[in-house]
Amino acid sequence: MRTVLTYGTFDVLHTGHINLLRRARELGDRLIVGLSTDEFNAGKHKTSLLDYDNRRTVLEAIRYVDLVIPETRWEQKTDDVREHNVDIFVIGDDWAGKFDFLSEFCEVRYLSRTADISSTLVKQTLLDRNGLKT
Ligand code: C2G
Repeated sequence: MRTVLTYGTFDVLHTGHINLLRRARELGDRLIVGLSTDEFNAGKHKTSLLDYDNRRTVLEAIRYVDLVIPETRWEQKTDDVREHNVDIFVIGDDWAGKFDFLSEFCEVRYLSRTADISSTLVKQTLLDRNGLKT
């Protein structure tokens, strides 16, 4: 049983997120997602449109995702890797190098981001189309 672990906010889900989750799941037999809580997002200077419970319900419905756990602290990754016997940590290459320290405990992979799509772009498009300004 090869376990894969990733983290993120996954607000306003789009193909960039799905491409990441699909490729992550294909690297093993089980995918765990550390989902940023609303409070943790504030620490990332991110505000999500959907709150944690909404984002969790959406993620749990995705065929590639086997378990969703809350991401509350930057420092929890090592504990999560140990607790869940994680074999591979993956995340988008916008984070390249930032989590190399985990290679002491598991394989670390940075996967290419999907171009031209982001939650911010989706939200901005919605605002523009409704003649609203941020
Ligand atoms: N992603 C992607 N392509 C995009 C947008 C996002 O591959 N066009 C990937 C990101 O690289 C990340 C995942 O989808 O691996 C989730 O993206 P976000 O929800 O923006 O997560 P982020 O804010 O990067 O949180 O501790 C790690 C952080 O919680 C990661």
